[in-house]
Amino acid sequence: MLTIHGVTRSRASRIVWLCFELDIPFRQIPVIQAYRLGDADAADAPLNTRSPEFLKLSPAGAIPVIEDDGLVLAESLACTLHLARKHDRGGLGPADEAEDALMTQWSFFAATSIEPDALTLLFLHGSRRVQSGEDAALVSAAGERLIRPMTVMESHLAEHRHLVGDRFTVADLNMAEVVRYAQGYAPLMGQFPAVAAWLQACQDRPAFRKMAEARLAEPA
Ligand SMILES: N[C@@H](CCC(=O)N[C@@H](CS)C(=O)NCC(=O)O)C(=O)O
Repeated sequence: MLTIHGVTRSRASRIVWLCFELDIPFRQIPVIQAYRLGDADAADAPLNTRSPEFLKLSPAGAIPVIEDDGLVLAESLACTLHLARKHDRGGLGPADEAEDALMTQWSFFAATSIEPDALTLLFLHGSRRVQSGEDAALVSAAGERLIRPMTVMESHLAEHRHLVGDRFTVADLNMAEVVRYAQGYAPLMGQFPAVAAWLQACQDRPAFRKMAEARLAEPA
């Protein structure tokens, strides 16, 4: 059976969402981020990204990691692409090489052109941290940098309901999970109505809701 290492309050959410979409059975080992613990090295600390046992599986010390029929795979977006290709060709996964290439393209675009700045918005904007003037400047700069990639998304989604193949695919799932980090930042999202509508449609899917419930059920 597929094993997912990582709590759902992490990028493991992407894999959990995909498994719920496709009814892929899995077991989950709740490895938690070391930075969320007071003392990750304490003898009684829960299994975490610095635990020697986990580092044997993931030298990078990052969740998620999956084990799938002997394959050990890190990088959340590589994991979802792999599982979609394996379990649902022509559905969530690619029907052919061209779709495969486009799903890879959008996933890399999410990870490289959107995720870093979207994470800045998630961590510095809103309630997670009291905003200093310096934080506000970082948030504003991240929001400005996101205008260009979000404009690319907006142009595409104004013409198409989905990123690839006119159906919901792993490309939408991967991108939606990254854009979610910026979702609470109205000065940005307000400029991109087609992106906001597409994101809402992705999040209205029962499998997303089930994943979101699983996240909420975990300690904050
Ligand atoms: N690019 C990687 C990033 C993995 C990553 O940074 N994961 C975070 C949690 S979402 C982590 O494990 N951090 C561990 C730590 O900082 O202790 C992916 O998409 O899987």
